[in-house]
Amino acid sequence: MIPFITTNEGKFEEFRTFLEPLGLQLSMSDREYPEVQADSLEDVVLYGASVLSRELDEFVIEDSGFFIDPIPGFPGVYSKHIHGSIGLDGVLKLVGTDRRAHFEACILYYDGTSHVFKGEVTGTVATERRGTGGFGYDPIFIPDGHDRTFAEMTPAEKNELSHRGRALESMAGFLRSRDRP
Ligand code: ITT
Repeated sequence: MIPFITTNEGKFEEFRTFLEPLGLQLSMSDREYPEVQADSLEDVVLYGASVLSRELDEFVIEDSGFFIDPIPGFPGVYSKHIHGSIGLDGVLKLVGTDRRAHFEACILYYDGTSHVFKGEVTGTVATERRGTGGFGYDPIFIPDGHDRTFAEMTPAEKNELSHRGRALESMAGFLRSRDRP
């Protein structure tokens, strides 16, 4: 089984929900890896892979972030830190009349070469937290074309719309075409 190196159980649950019905299985390897301070999620996973590949032949990692569009780059690569410091209530106070936001995900699959798969979802910041599902910023994000937050959706519903679901779709397509050319 390919190890998915992550400390985030919410991410792993979404990977499992997406990949299992396709007959693809990953195991969660709960450990940290060096995360470089970079502007792009891709740079973060490429650096992580350059370190992990010294000891592992095959693995998956993912870096993701929440972006409030009128505040460029924020919280972005600092999403986890901001969530843990000012929290969702602090973030809600920073949002003005333009409430547009998006999530980005960047998955890296390493098999001797680094393969990168990206996904994005656009939406708006809710005026208050809603829902108990998911993790992180899910209670305050409403994807475009919907009126529920990600935290009010099941993991499968969220995967159909989310940044992670889109990146997973690309990765699954790659793995399947590689296994059955
Ligand atoms: P790793 O061990 O995999 O790095 P992490 O939680 O540290 O897990 P990141 O460094 O990729 O993950 O930080 C991503 C943060 O962005 C995450 O902790 C959330 O706060 C936020 N985030 C990313 N995807 C999200 C999603 O689908 N829903 C809600 N918040 C999300």
